[in-house]
Amino acid sequence: MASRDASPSLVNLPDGSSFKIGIVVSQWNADITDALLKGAQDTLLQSGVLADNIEVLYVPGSFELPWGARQIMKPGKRDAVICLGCIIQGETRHDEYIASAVASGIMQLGLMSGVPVIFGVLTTNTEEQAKDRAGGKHGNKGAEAAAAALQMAYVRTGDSTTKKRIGY
Ligand code: DLZ
Repeated sequence: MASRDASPSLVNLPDGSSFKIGIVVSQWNADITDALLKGAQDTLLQSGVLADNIEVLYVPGSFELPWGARQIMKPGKRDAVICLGCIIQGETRHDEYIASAVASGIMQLGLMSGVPVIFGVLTTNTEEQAKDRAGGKHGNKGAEAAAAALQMAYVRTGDSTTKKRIGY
């Protein structure tokens, strides 16, 4: 089983003062996603991202997150986009279809656009498990998503590999 140490570090994050970050938030299970949003915003602000450079867009449910991410990233306007949602297992397999579609949509959008799109979607069996990951005993996955966004924005905009000489 993975330990908490497996999560990305929330310290020594890149300076975010030049970054523009979009956050798309699903309103399904809103008490959880609000907590994820707070964790993400706090991490971005603590890393120097200007409040004016954080745009938040709400969508009805997690299924709509990829569409929202595409909408908010507008060419050249975002260094990274964070998708926050909470999918809790129900009586049917609905949750599996939503989670699978969202993960696939977010990955495709990131690859096709070149803008990092971060998967900050909880997929839990119970509401308690979700609370544990939204500021509870397992930390705040919104904060971790923000950390991933900062790291990816840094890699993208300060990509040291592009400065390396290629060839002889
Ligand atoms: C319909 C639905 C269900 C059953 N469960 C969740 C959930 O646990 N988490 C979530 O974010 N959204 C859920 N939704 C809503 C879908 O994501 C979507 O908004 C609707 O199917 C409309 O496309």
